[in-house]
This record gives sequence, structure tokens and C-alpha cells, in this order.
Amino acid sequence: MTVTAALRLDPARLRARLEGFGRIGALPGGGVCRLALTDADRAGRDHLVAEMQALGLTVTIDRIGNITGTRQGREDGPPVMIGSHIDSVATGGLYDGTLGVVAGLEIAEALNDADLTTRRPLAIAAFTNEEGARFAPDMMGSGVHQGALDLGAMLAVRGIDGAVLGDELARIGHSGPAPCPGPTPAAYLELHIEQGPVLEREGLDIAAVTGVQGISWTEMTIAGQSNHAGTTPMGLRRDAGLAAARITLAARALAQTFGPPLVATVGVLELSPGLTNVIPETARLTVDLRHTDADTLTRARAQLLAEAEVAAAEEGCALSTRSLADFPPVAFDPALVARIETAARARGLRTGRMPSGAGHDAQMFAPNCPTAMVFVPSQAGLSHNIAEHTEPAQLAAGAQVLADVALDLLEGTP
Ligand code: HGY
Ligand code: MN
Ligand code: MN
Repeated sequence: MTVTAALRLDPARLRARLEGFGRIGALPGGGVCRLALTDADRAGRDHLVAEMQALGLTVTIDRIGNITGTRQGREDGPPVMIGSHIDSVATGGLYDGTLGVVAGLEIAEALNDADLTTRRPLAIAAFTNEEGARFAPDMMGSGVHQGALDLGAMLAVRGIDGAVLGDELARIGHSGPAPCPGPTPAAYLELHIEQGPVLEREGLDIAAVTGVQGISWTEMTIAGQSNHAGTTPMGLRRDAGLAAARITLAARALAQTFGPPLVATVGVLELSPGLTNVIPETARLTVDLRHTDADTLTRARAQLLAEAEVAAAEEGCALSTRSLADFPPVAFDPALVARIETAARARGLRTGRMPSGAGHDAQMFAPNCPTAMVFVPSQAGLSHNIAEHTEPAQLAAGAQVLADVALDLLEGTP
């Protein structure tokens, strides 16, 4: 039988799968910690492979550990891909990334239930290290899959805990044989929570996402001089901690000067030796800058680096910097964005359009094939927080819109 009518999903099954992943790497107070390539991530990966196999999908794992489950179509050729990630930050929620992968599994199972064979194959993908929390940069697996990042360079990345990515991939048994870059799909779709306050504030159920803003991560290392906190006059100090604090304030001031949508975050700030009575000898900090316009992002980063040089010099410290991530803004396929909007409205859902503040695997596919995303609301705009929450009905609505658009593409409706 070929696909004729809309696909009926099972919201209870979707929720059960999400809860199943939520038990892997579960944190005592709620949420999950499945940092890329840790044992918790391995457990999530093994669970996903088993789920895919139970659905009759053909599972492949590539050289950077991306997992793809493929459901054959009536014809061969490039699949429609539904993807996201199952790794998390250290204080992750139940839905960031996992929702997109689980929604793909639900669509595959609904097709099985209906005994429907689509014209094109359906591929469901979970990309390695989307978060970039342990190993920078983020969107690593999808970046290697689509040729935006070099496999060898990424396998050699050393994480915040000193581990080498390629060694960890082998250790957990997820260094696969499939070549990288991987094949570009006919189209790429991703369902994700918004991770921000817009949908909830606007009273919307769905966003057809128009693109992803540019992302710049810089690591700054400041070398001063450790000295006695009691005996060293303020004018003789080379205080790496003070230089780091000045740079942190400069990042905030930069965002205020440039105004929205520029955002600036110092997420890592480590002082050494980190003792009460010792003036910090070294400081390591990271600055995450984002903007929807590439030139503005470049100007903001240049201005921050210049101000960091001045701050370090005035504190008698040496500054070294390293780029950890540098991704330009991307725009999604306008026709696909419109199809998401139409599909959501046809379901009676309050629908809008917005760019994504967060990075996503979809941004690696956007230059190479028709790509778009579906957002569902995040309660209180919270994410990268164990209290991350989206109502079950909203999760189900997002999955249904994803299914409706995917079905059109799977049948190759022009
Ligand atoms: O950094 C991001 O925006 C994503 O969570 N990796
Ligand atoms: Mn995510
Ligand atoms: Mn995330």
C-alpha cells in the first residue's frame, strides 16, 4: 500500500519513549546528564540502536559515531531524514534533542502500524556530540556528516576532562564503519523544543523555524602571577582573576552596546590555583557570542578580543585565545518553512515563524539540502536546565506536524 492519508501517531507511545530515555543518565533531582561519549551517552546510544532494530530499521554507525536507522521505501535513492541528538549538557532536560529523535521513531512505528511503504526511504539520525559541552565544537557529528568539520580533526579533539574524542568513541564501542562525510538526504527535518521564551510569550503552539543564528565560541587563557593575598600591594599584582572578571563584564557590556539579538555568555570561568589566600595565577574562560547577522557577529567578536587584550595588559597579564566554534548564520528552505506553517495551521495550531537562538544539527544540512525545523514551546523558556518542560499535548502536536510534512516529502509530493 502507498501512503494516502495522514499518519496517526500515538502520543502515549511518544511520551513513554521520552520517559525511557529520561531514565538514562537520570539526575537525582530530575533531568539528565548524558555528556557526549560518556557511559551515560553509551547507554543512550545502545538503547536507541535497540529501539531502531525493534522497528525493523537498518542501523548504521559512521566514523564519528552518528547513528542512522533507515526504513526502506518503494524506491531507492536519498532518504528524507529526521534527525537530532541524544547527548545532553550536564544539567540537561528530557526533551532537548531527544524529542526530535523519538519523534522520528514514532513516525517509523506509525508507518509500520499502518503497513505503509513510502516512496522515499525514511532515515532517522542521532548525531554525535551536538552539545559540544565536553568536546568543542557543538554540532560536531552533523558537521562531520555534512563535510563542514574534518573527521580527523574532530577525532583528535581533547575534551574538558582531557579525554580524546576518538579514544572515547572507541571505548564506548560506537566508532562505526560508515564513511564520513555521509550521504546528503533528499530533505532534512528536525523537531526541537524552542529552548527560549518566545512561543510561550506569544501564545503559540508551533514555530516554523526560519534559520539559526551564527555561533562563536572563544576560549581565553590569562596568565598572571600567583602571589600572597595578604602581603602583595594592590598596585603590584598581576591578577589573572581580575582580568577575567573585567572580560566577563566587557562581554555583558558588548551585548548591551550592540543590542538584541546579540547575546554574550561567559559559561566557563576557572581560576588557578583557586585558593582563598592566593592571587590567581591563571584564568580560563569561554565566551559564547551569537547573532543572526554574520558581519555583526564578526565585529562583536573583534571588539571583545580587543577589549580583552587591554584588560589583560592593564592587569599585567598575558592573554591567549583559541576559537572553539565558529558557525555562520543559516537560513532554512523557505518552501519547507512554509509547508511546516501550512501543516501546523491545518491542524488548528497557533503557528508563527522565528529564527533559532540555539544551534542545531539542522544548520549543518541547510547548505546542502532542503532543511527546516519545527519548534514547540519551552515552559518559562527554560532549557539546559533540569526543569526543562513542554506539555505532552504540545510534544504530540509538534510530532504530528513533523509527521505531516515528512509524509509529503516521503511521497515526494512536489
Ligand atoms: O549551543 C547550542 O546552541 C546547542 O545547545 N548545542
Ligand atoms: Mn538541542
Ligand atoms: Mn542543547
